[in-house]
Amino acid sequence: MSDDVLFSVNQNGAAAIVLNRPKALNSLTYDMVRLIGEKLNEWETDQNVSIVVIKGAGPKGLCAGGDIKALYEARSSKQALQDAERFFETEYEVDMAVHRFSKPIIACLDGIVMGGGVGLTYGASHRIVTERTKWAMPEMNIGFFPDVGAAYFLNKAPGRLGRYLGLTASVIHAADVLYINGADAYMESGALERLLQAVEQTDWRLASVEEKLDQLIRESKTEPSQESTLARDQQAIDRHFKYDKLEEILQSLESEGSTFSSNVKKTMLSKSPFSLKITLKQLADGRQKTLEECFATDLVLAKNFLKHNDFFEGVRSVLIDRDQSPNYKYRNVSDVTDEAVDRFFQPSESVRF
Ligand code: QUE
Repeated sequence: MSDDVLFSVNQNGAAAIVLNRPKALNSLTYDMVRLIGEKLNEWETDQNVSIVVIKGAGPKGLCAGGDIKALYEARSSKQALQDAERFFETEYEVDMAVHRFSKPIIACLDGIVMGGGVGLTYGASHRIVTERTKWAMPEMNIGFFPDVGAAYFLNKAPGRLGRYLGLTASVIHAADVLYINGADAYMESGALERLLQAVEQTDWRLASVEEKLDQLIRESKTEPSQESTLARDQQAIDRHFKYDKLEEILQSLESEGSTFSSNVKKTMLSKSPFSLKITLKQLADGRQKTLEECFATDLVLAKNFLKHNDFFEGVRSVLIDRDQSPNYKYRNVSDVTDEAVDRFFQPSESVRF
């Protein structure tokens, strides 16, 4: 259990955090986020640490998200519900600690980087994507919402691309991640390996850290071979996703009649209508919010989803029974009233939604 995340500090001042649950795509457990938080706190003032690397063990990538299968237990016992709430509280604290960390953090966005994996690394100072990067906020697939600060960082994407990514759970590649300000540099995965070796071998206690790191990255970085598809589609996406009402977005996609717009509409209608409406409000409101305010809203929403049938139904259909046929309580977009949406943004101790 304690091997699920590995920590090291070498004699040159380079520290590493390795997410080490490769059989579960390094998805984050409570113990992992708690330990990461403790280490970052310690390393912040540790003179022997000059730079931190975050990466994932195994061939598949950095991290698929939170350990959703453990959260699924929250439906059945009070203790499991409290554990799940504690997971989100701690996870969001750690995500914010990465944002605030005063020393450079190199985040290796190699392979799968989704949900909680995005949240853990978005605030890192040097985020590197490769030809293997598969990035998404996939929560719309499981009747949840894009959390881990997404209302803050999806609004850092140009135009309405963040809304599109959150509401469709689209998987994107390196050029698109750079385009939405989700990464700082591209390099081939082989070059990333060599960069990490150079980081290990550099004496960071002597070097001017920022300058030396920028030099190493400049020597390794190249351009993605594929162009950004989001840049290509942005005009259409901005036009459809500018509306703050879900019905208007769907109407706009409908009336356009292109293959792209009808595919996007079909994708959205396959999601939980309740999740879609909560997410649109979360992202619209998030434009005005600080990072801390976005995380505070995420915590209210996450706790309320832990009492909502359609979240467990989404998880069941995708990750437990894998039948891909969720039987949602709210079947249609029109079933979800504005009042129900507004109520969900209030902290609630006893309500079951
Ligand atoms: C949406 C998600 C997650 C997901 C699938 C979705 C998620 C997550 C996992 C996942 C994948 C493999 C594992 C595991 C979890 O899948 O957050 O334990 O072995 O962690 O459609 O949000």
